[in-house]
Amino acid sequence: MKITSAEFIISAVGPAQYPEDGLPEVALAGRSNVGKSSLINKLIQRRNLARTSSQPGKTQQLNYYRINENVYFVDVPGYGFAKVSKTQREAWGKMIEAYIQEREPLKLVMQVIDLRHPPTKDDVLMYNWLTHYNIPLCIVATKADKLPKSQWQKHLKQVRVTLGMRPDAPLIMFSAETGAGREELWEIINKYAVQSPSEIDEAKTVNAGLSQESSADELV
Ligand SMILES: Nc1nc2c(ncn2[C@@H]2O[C@H](COP(=O)(O)OP(=O)(O)OP(=O)(O)O)[C@@H](O)[C@H]2O)c(=O)[nH]1
Ligand SMILES: [Mg+2]
Repeated sequence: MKITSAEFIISAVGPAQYPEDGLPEVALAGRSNVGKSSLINKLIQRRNLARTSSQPGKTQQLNYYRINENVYFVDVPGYGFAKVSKTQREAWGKMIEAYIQEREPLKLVMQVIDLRHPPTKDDVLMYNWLTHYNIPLCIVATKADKLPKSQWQKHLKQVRVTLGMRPDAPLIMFSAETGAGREELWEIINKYAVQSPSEIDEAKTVNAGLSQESSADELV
């Protein structure tokens, strides 16, 4: 995937600050410190556009990045950080819940987990919760470079079993260090969330046709 532009747009604390141009959004969810920001940087081939943190649990905003003028990556604050207070955790939960449930431009969620370890209790809770919503979901198992190649399959299987994933549910192995999985992930992003300008026009035409038909049907 060729990246022609990548820019930080806003750290949004609530819906009033979310972009209003209607471009599709891809959200990254995952445990604090798992590697979400590093994954974004690798996908867009920028060393440090998405801030990688030395202070896990600090980010409490949705960080919006606009890529190639046609999709937003939304870096969601990590969950499962022990030192966060109960009040902060509740505020986090409300914000994320509202975003996932109500955000119309959200087209794909990538839940990032650590390939080296079985998914945590929080990972399982998040997965179960996300699968309840009708949003395409892809699990990305990152930090693959930290395991010998001979163990990859065994660990991928552990991820599937622990999360209770269906055999055909998308699971991609990734490394922000080596770039493994980058093209595969872009294929999924393109499938669910990226439209070329001509496709956008086409979709508008098709939708216009559909709405005319359905209103005509209602008259019959
Ligand atoms: N070896 C290796 N290290 C990684 C990889 N991905 C992330 N890291 C390291 O893991 C640490 C955390 O990465 P971040 O990208 O900041 O994690 P995050 O999920 O954005 O963290 P929060 O924003 O706190 O939720 C950093 O030290 C990264 O360099 C990877 O694929 N391989
Ligand atoms: Mg981060």
